[in-house]
Amino acid sequence: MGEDAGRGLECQKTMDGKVSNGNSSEKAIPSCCLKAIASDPEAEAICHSTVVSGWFSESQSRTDKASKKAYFNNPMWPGEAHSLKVESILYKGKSEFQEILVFESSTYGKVLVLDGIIQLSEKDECAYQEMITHLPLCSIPSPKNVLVVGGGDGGVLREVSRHSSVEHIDICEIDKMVIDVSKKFFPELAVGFEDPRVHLHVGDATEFLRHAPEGKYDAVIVDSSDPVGPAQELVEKPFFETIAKALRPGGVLCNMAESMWLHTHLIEDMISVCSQTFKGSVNYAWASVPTYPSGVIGFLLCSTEGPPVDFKNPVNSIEKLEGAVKHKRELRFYNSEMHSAAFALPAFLRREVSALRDPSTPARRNGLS
Ligand code: SPD
Repeated sequence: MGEDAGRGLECQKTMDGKVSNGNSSEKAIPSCCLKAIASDPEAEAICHSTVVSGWFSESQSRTDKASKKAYFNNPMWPGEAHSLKVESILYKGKSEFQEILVFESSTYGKVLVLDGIIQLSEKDECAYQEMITHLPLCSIPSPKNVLVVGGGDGGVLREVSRHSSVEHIDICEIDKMVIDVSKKFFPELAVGFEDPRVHLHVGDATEFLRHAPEGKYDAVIVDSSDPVGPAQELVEKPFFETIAKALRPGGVLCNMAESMWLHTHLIEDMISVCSQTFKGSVNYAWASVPTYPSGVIGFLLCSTEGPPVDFKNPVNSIEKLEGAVKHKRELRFYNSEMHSAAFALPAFLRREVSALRDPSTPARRNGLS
C-alpha cells in the first residue's frame, strides 16, 4: 500500500502541477512553501497538495490544478479553511474513487482525509462514531440486524459491537482502499471488522439497498463522507426510499447530517425528504467534533411507521446495557445525558430550518417527532 511520505521538493509537482527541472521552474513554488522549506528541513516530510507550511487545510474536494482558489474554497464551506499542524505524512494514495491521505498531526493524533476532507482524527473520532451509532441503537429495544452504509474505517462497527442484542451487521463500503488504509493506520477503529457478526460488502450502497430484503433491518446507519463526489446520491430521495423499504416497521435510520452552522439548506432538504419518506419520527441531533468544519456535526434520526420511536427518550440506556460500557474500549463521549442533550437545538436553527421552527405545531412532525 504505502507510498513513502518524504519526497522533498518532488512534492511541488503535486502542488503546482508543474515539474521542477531543478532551476527556473522552481519559481512556481508558492513562497510560503519555500519559506517553510528553508526554515525547517523537516518540512520535506510533510509534502502534499493540502499541506502548506506544515499545516493541513481542508481544500477543494479534488485537486484543481487550474484554480488558484484551491485553498479556502471547498464548496461545502466556502470562504473558510480548517487547519491542523502536520508532523508527518504517513500515507497518500489514490483509489478508484478518491484521494486518501493519512497524516500524524501535532495535537489530534493520526488523521484520515478523503479528497481533501477530514474524516476522522484519533482524538475526536469517539464523538462522531459513538453518537451516530448509539443515538439510533439505544432508541429501539433489542436491535438485531444492523446495516452500516460507508463507515469503511470500522469505527461505527466498533460501536455497534457494544450491543449484545445485535446478531448480524452488514456493512456496505464502496472503497476497499479506505478499509485497507484504516486497518493499517487506525487499528483502534478497524478492530470493528474483527467482530464475527460483521459481513462486509464492498460496493455501491444504493445498489446494495435495492437488493436488500424488505423489512430486514432494525437500524441503518449512514456514515458517509460529505455529499460531493461518491457520496452525492446518499442525500437524495431515492436512496432514503430504499432505506425505508429495507427497515422493519418502527426501524430506525441515523444519517450524517452536516453542520448547523454551515448547511441549514441541506439540513432543511434532508428533513423535508425524510419527513415524506419515513412515516414515524424525524429528529435532528448534533454533537461537537472539533476537527469537522465549524466544529459540529449533525445526525438525522428517522423511524418508519410502526411501533413508535421516541429518539429523545431512548428505551435502552447504555449504562444498563450488558457489556456496552465494560467493552474492551471505554466509551469516551456518549452517555445517556449526551443522548438527550443532542436533541436540544439552538434558536437560530429552529428559525432557519422551517421544519424545526415550532415543536408544538402538530401539522408537521417537527424537530420533529
Ligand atoms: N465533513 C466530514 C464529515 C465526515 C463524515 N464521515 C466520517 C467517517 C468517520 N467514520
